[in-house]
Amino acid sequence: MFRGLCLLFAGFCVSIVSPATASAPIPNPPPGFVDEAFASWLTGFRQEALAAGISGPVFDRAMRGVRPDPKVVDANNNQPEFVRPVWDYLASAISDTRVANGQEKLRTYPTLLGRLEERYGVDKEILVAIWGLETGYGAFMGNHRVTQALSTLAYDGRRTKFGREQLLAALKILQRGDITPEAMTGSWAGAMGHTQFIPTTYNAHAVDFNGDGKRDIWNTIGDALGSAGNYLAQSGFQTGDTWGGEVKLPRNFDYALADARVEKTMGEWAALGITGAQGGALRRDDLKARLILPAGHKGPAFLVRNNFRTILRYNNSTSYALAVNLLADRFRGKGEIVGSWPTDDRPLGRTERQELQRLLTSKGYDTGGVDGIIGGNSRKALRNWQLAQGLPADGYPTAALLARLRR
Ligand SMILES: [Ca+2]
Repeated sequence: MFRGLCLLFAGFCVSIVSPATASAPIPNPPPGFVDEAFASWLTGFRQEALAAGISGPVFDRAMRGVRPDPKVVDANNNQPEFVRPVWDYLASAISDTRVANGQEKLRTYPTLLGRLEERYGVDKEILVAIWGLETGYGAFMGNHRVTQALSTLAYDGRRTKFGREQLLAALKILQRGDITPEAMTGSWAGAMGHTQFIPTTYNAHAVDFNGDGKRDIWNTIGDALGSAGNYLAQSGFQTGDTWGGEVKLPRNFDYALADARVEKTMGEWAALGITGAQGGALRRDDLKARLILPAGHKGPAFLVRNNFRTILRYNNSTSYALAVNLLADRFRGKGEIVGSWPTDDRPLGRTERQELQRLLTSKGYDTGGVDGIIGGNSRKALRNWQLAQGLPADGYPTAALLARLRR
């Protein structure tokens, strides 16, 4: 069919092979050309897969009919200018419906969840929270054929390395026979099953909890939640410990202490005047915690411990780790957080973050580049500028700070 298209566009076919234009980039070749280039790529990748131990028949069955998926291409190209504010994200992540549905799962599967908790040492509320956030308890697992989605990423775009690595891992799963190529479905980025494992995570951590010989995270809840529990256990989850919680900071607190590199024991934090969110004493022990201010000094503050960090291994996003833990706390009957979010301080868009970095750098506060990503260097630069201005040094970029930098 695509060759036919090429014939229809015969004039174009000729023009792109003519010497005058052969070296010019072709930003949007017609589908026929994509298909041929893809077929050629696939031939090369087959050699790579066979060299990595995938059998020819397994490869050929897995890749039968696979071609670049425009929906995956679109999703891969989509780099939104604005990020969702953390309070909006948390409001939908911890909606009343999700809380109620999770509580219902806890009531429906007490035996299974108890056995999972026993085996992996991870609280059942945490496992159910992950389940709820990843797929709405199995309601939205993604219906992309994983080999096609990953082939699309591996072939072209900004995630080719990720796509190749994950596609190879997916083929290994198929070769072992845990699932068929047709039933191996997932998100556009290859996250699979109830707990949305990407193939490399699956190969490293998935388990056959019900003992039927297959690690089936698509159809067996025990396998899916057991895999999540195993992953967290292997990431250093401390059985019986808490993730941390919301706290209250004293007046004139040194906000520079809210830094990923600053760790103190709960006793040390308490000595600085930090209390529980309601003003009660902190639980004092020798375990280290760090302080996070997800929306800067005007928003809620949290002390987070080791188990918070293990959730970041699952998905390296502070908002996500907060959502999992706060949702689990709601299952346990805890109320909503006490602090209020500074909803008038909208987060900066990517272009604004780049401008902020440029302005800070031009004023002598090195952000280590202008990439629009507020990482450790940018935060440090922003803090140092805030200190010099006599402002709370929370390193949290806002539109008001950007306006002040522009002056
Ligand atoms: Ca199984």
